[in-house]
Amino acid sequence: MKTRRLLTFCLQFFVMAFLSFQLVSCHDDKGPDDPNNHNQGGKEEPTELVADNGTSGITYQLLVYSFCDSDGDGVGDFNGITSKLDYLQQMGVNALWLSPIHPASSYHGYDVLDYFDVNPDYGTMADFQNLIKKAHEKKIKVYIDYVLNHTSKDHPWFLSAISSETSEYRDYYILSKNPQADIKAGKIPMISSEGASGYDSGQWFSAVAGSGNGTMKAKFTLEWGSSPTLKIEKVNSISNSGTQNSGKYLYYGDGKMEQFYSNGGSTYTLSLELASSWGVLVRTSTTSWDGGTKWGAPSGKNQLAWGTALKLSNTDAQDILLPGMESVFYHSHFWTSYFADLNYGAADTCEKSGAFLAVTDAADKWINMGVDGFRLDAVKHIYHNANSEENPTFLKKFYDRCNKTYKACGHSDDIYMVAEHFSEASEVAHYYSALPAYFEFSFWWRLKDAINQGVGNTFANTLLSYRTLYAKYRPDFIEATKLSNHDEDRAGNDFGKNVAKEKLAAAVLLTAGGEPYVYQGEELGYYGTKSGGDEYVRTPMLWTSSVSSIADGKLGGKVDKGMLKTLKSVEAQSADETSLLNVYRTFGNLRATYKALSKGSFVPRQILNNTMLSAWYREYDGQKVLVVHNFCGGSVSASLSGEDLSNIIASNGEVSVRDGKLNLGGYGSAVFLQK
Ligand SMILES: [Ca+2]
Ligand SMILES: [Ca+2]
Repeated sequence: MKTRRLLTFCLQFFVMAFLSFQLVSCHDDKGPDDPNNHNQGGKEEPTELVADNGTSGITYQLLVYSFCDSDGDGVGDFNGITSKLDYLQQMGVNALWLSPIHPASSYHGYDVLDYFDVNPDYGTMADFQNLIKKAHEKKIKVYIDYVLNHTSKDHPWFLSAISSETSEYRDYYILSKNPQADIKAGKIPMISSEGASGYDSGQWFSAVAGSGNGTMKAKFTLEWGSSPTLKIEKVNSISNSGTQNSGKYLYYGDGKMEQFYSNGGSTYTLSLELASSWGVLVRTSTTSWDGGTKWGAPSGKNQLAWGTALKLSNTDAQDILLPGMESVFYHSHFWTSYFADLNYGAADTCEKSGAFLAVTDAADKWINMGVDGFRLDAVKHIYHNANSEENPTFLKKFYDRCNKTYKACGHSDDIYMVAEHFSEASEVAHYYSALPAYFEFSFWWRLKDAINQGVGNTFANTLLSYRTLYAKYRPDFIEATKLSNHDEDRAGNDFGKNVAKEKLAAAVLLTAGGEPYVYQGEELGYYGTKSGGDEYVRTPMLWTSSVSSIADGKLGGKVDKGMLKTLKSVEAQSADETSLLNVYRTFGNLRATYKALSKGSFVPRQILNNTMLSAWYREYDGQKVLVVHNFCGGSVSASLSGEDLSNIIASNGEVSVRDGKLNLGGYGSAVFLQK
């Protein structure tokens, strides 16, 4: 028997005040734990619906360093997050994705120094454990970011690996003395080919190992023509001629440098006795490294040989290795010398590699501590060829290995894992054979275009096509839908700072299929672009109207404080029923209340002769809702014959129903419970 379900919210004391949507039958305020709430004497009472954030499937993406600072040192921390769990629960949040928590070289944490520890800037291990405990008490899961493609170049594994060919960590990294030849010869299992030409010199960086600490006497000759070169020759004694006024310096480390002598024309020479553990550079300034003043070697061609001139570069100025120095190149997919890609060997046998054993060993620690899942970074770049089956093979092994530990902890469900594959759905789909969830970038790219074009009628079918694609590889696929994230320009910019569009996007995100992610600050209407640095899309939360108390200590001043006006604050938007934040709360709680929205099927509902509206059904276990969104700025009327429009369970903007005809205001949304 289908029971008419009544909606009762028993959320925190003030949530009721936030609900801007029309509660249809708000018949009492009793929750499931209310002793007066039980059925008495077998008398049938209506099944009550209660918002339960534990079922919403909504994950909140937060940046540990800029979310909430509990101790006033300017850096966000674990205790700050713990203090804001109520805030997250009020939005119906079921899980947190924390930016990398490990010690790292950069502020963002994506260059890990120790997978086994927490970054002391964020608090202690006990603080982190307390966060997990308190989150679980509120039915909020904790997912941590896990970087499997690379470590920091300062990771002790890497420093050991490059120090000696006999290091136990030597195989943890992709090292080669001649990358181009080794790739061609098939000697680097993770890179079957590289780029169109088979080799990308920009992804290889030199590391100096072992020798090179001895003192040598040498004469350097600098030919400063249109294409400067440097030559080194052995000398028995040091003698210089000419005038030491060239304005060009040989730099050999730790502040040590000496000026070249002018020998007429464009030739400069310098004889000296030197020792360097890493090599040399040529500088044209004694005080700055900026503006092309640093001259080194082009990537991959930085070995100085006796008597042979080496071409210099001031755009890709790598350290110049002195003769006799052992040089080895390491692979760094992201074209930065600060990362070093991990080596898991051939995908088929990756689980036997030292790096795999090490990163899974660390993962075990976090699973045993109570972490509920991982967000895996940059998975299409772990193995070099994104379209091959190597990465899915690797990821499946990683997943199975972690799931085994998770099960051993007594869990009956499977561990959660979501991965970043920054591509269209068509390229992501085959990766579903490995993991349960991937971010659906295509969702966001299509949504912003559709809203900006005011065209809604194809959106639902597009989403359905993605789902059909994923299902080929995994029947229980999870689309991790999202708007913008920490690597993209803010949604606020994509919508021209139009809050009505942002509200619509939020309502779409929280009523569509999949399991949505809400990125820190999106709920406040933050804007910012990457053009001035990624920091500008990672703005700290403004909890009150006080900009001076934000967690901006890690962002090096790259915070648009002009954007952080009072109206962007949590405090102000909580008090404003019409705020963007309250749209997130309304639809977040709706998703936490109706399993049709959190777990239901997704079936587009075509509306004839109308290009502006987007509509779909969600249905689960006999509960069915009809969702309608208006993607354009003007009001739209539509006849929805056969639909029950009498029970509006949530709306945003103007909504009215007359004679079976729905009228939705510009960028408006409405959700109807079906009989
Ligand atoms: Ca702090
Ligand atoms: Ca890689």
